[in-house]
Amino acid sequence: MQALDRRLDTAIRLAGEAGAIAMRLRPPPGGPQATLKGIQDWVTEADGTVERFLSDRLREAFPEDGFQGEEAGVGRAGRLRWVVDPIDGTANYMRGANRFCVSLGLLEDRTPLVGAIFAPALHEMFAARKGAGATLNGVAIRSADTADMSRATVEIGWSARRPDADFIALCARVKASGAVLRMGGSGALGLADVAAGRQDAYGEMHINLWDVAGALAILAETGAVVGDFMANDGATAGNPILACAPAIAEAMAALF
Ligand code: LIP
Repeated sequence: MQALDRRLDTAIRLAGEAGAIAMRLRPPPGGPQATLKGIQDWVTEADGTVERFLSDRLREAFPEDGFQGEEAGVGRAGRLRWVVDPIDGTANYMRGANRFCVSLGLLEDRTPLVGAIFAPALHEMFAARKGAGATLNGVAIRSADTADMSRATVEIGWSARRPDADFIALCARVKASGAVLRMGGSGALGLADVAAGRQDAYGEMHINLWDVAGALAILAETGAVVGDFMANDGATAGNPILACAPAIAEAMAALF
């Protein structure tokens, strides 16, 4: 476990340094200041800069580990593999808004071992190592004990990779259940908020491995119920994601 503790400590340190780079490069508040790489799918200069920083520093620290980033793809193979989203919540980031993060996850095959998610504008660091609990700014976190959908807060992420009609129908089902519905634009932070008990579910009809790799390791330490994102070829093609407070997991699965 000592090797994983070293990797957790390094992930936290590098997420912090990467977050500082992202803040320096963040556009001022205003209209879209990024490049479209798909339908409402943005990329900024910071995405590449932060990803290269993390790839270089993780290779220095753990040359035997693999690396995969949202922008450059799979750069290195290894028994342990870092999966990184340099800026998650790019649609917020590129308008000078605060709800964005740097997300690092460490996988062994399909098993999440370490996660670090840093939201620099919110001054929040989520972190976890398999079997050692999860923290927010160093304080232990647990998923919520909400047991009634009429008392629940649920976030649904939008993806251009699924029909808008299906997304709208899902949102309508969740709202009809009595839950409060929200959309934040960062899947990693939405999942981290479920881990911390700050909302009761996060669902998205399709999301990619780099968006969730850090959050999966964190959620696993908090009692949250999480669908099998790695099923079939989830690690390469993405999958739906549903992470819930335990007592509403069955109700949410029926809606999802
Ligand atoms: C985002 C995800 C979010 C999804 C957005 C976008 P990005 O990732 O975190 O869950 O709904 O469409 O894909 O592009 O900000 O790294």
